[in-house]
Amino acid sequence: MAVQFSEALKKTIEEVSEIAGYLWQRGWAERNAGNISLCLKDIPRSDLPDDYQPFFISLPESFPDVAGKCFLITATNHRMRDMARQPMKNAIIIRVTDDGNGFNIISHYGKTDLRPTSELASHLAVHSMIARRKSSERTIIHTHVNEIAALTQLREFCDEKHLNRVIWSMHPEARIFVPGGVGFVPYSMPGTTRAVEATVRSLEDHQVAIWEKHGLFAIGSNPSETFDLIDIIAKSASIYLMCRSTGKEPEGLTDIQIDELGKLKF
Ligand code: 2HA
Ligand code: ZN
Repeated sequence: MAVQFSEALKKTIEEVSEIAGYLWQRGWAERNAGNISLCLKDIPRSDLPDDYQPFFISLPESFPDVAGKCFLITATNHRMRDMARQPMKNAIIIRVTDDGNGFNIISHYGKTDLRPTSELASHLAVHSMIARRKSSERTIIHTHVNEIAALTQLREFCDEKHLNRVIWSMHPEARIFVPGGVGFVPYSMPGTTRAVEATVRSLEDHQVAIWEKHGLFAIGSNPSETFDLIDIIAKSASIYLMCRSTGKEPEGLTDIQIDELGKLKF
């Protein structure tokens, strides 16, 4: 028997699965690539079954800043394309314990073989940073955007300034809708402390951290807005690569044009 979720939680799960489908359709989520997490508003006890047995897993390090918080998070070794169709067979809801040293699986009555993504430490570290600064982002999406993986195979784009210049100058909307630009995280083994720390540092100043030769990690207030950010960045990178495939260097918007777009108010 499945756990009965509130209507609000059901809608949230639907929204995440819709976005998971887009990641797959865009070709950014091969095999089990990518992961999504969402910090849930407190789950009322009434949303949990009376007899639920929260399954406990300890964390290799403590995350006190997200103690007591609940997250919907994609499961390790599961596919985004399956998440799109059957979200709760491919994601779990966890609650970080009150001491931050572990978490309980609170979906599936705690009875499931599903385990959180291999990038759990990156997700919890970024949610912790967001909690410390009390900003409104609740969603994290990691995905393998082809255009970004391709661009960062070229040494000249493994540079924050150069990357932002390309992203902002290839399409007017990019300057408007990615106002903080992107951060750049040099390649390191995914999931390692080094990668996690560099990602958190990068997301302190940007909504998107580009992962060299891998993809990106983006934060936003909800799944749709987070996807929009990624979509716009991918568009700019793709226009750049299309132009370059003609053998020519694109002209791009000028600094003045980019500044002018930066001053637009909505
Ligand atoms: O979830 O994409 O970087 C699998 C990955 C790890
Ligand atoms: Zn990845």
